[in-house]
Amino acid sequence: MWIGVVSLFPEMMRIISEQGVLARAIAQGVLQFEVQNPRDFAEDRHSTVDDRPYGGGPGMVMKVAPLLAAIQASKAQAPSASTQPARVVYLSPQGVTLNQANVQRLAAEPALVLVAGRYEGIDERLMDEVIDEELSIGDYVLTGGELPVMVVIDAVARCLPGTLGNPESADYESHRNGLLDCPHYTRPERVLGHQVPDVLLSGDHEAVRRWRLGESLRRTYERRPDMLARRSLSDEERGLLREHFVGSRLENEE
Ligand code: 4G0
Repeated sequence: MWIGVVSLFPEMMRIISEQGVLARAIAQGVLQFEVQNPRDFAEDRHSTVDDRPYGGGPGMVMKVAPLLAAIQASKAQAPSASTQPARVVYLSPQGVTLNQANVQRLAAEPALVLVAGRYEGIDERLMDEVIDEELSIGDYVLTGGELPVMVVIDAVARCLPGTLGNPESADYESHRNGLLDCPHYTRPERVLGHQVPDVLLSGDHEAVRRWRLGESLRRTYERRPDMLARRSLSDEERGLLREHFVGSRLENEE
């Protein structure tokens, strides 16, 4: 997959190609990414990339011409440009909140251009004409869209076949199946006065699977009832929830 980034701080993206799992994905050719800086497309002596908002008020808006040129240059770099234009995604606090389903949908695209906003954001006409989708990584405001862009790249890249060593890891866990992950334990058997749950030492794979599913359900019920409300439960899941954790309540509701 190819990802283009449009950012006034291209150096911030270096961490992606230099550290950890993403660096390896790039080295292996699973992920390619290229950055364009609107400042390189500024026409004036000072390389101006911001401008005052019409109507007045505090804060600046990203200057249209350099940003538009950088987005177009990025789209032109996409290997798939001739057959299918890259999907252009803008990260802002006004976007639709990112979730694992969005991430998986983006990971199925051949090419993405991720636009990192600065200041008070971008001109609305660019939004209408060149931005395909506006996403937010959560309900808080940052000084720029660079960290959100990196969040999207990380989340998308780990969905690509070949990024994670173990091919199961990406699907297995949390959120993919609409539940929070179960607790994990590693050696030694006793830490800080606490023993590893017996079932995990039993060698009974079926019992381990059921325990993990039950713990996932319990956690999701306790911490993210909204996730549980959106998801249908299998007979086994319904049984586990009732049996171990919330028996009387669920039954009363039925
Ligand atoms: C656009 C994204 C971009 C508008 C970007 C700020 C948080 C997120 C930016 C603004 C960002 C997020 C209106 C301040 C850059 N902060 N939650 N900052 N305004 O995804």
